[in-house]
Amino acid sequence: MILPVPWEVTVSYGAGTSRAADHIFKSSLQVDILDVDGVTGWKQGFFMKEIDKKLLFKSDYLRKEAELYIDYISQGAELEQNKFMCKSLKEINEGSAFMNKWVHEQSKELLNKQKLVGVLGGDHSTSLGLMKALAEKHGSFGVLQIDAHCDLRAKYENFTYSHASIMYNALNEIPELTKLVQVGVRDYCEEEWNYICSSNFRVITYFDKLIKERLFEGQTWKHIADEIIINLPQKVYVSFDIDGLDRKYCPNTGTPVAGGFESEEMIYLIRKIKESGRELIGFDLVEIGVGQTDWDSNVGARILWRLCNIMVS
Ligand SMILES: [Mn+2]
Repeated sequence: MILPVPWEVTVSYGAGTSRAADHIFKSSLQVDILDVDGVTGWKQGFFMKEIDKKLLFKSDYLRKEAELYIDYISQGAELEQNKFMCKSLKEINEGSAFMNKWVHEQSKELLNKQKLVGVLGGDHSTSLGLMKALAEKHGSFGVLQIDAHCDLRAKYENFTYSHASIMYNALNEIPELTKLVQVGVRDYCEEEWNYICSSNFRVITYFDKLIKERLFEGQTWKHIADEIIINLPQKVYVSFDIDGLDRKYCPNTGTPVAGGFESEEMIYLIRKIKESGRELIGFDLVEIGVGQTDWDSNVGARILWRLCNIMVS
């Protein structure tokens, strides 16, 4: 069951991802049913829940407030002196907490019906509730995060539940999350570097640069993928930020960074997790943009389809 979460309150750069699920749904009509990774997968039935309009409008409203707020603090102004901005910040943080609770409740309900659940963003902050619900159901698990960013910032721009803080919050609030393996990171700050170094290997990061260097020197992607997977425990959640891929696959994603992967390299990695005997317990697919053409959602729909088929294969 796909749970769309139309939310993008804290995005930093390009907006649009709150409306991605609708576009992906339309593009999905062009995806052929046959997938060699799961030839009969579709017979098990994949469904997308209806997009919650109230949540989308809440995101739209708070996004406007966040734009004014980000504009204000980016001029270096003092937050404490502006009561209006303090109130905006409080409303945004409360709204994000509401969204997390909503995703948690929706996810719990679906998991109780024995459904496999994937969150379709929205920005990267949308998946915390699903990870919490999975921790309650499965106990300890690991996360494979495909992403150009670490998302390990504490309270980025004073937003408790910023898209740039999703993994910081997940590690902080979900003790069952024993291992985070990041792949493709190529934009990060000192705070995040220090977090990784002092995590006692709870966080392992495969930087884009180092993966590419190993490939340039003749190592195979199979070799590196096998090594990545060894770090993961038995139960694995996949957090797929589309900006982990080369931008040609996601021209309108919110925070693009040069570099990244081919979509088939990431599908191969996820399939290998399954083939290793590990259990895929859920996923999110986030930060897909909306542009003049349907290219972003076309790619998104296909990746979503492949993820679903690997999950049930
Ligand atoms: Mn991300």
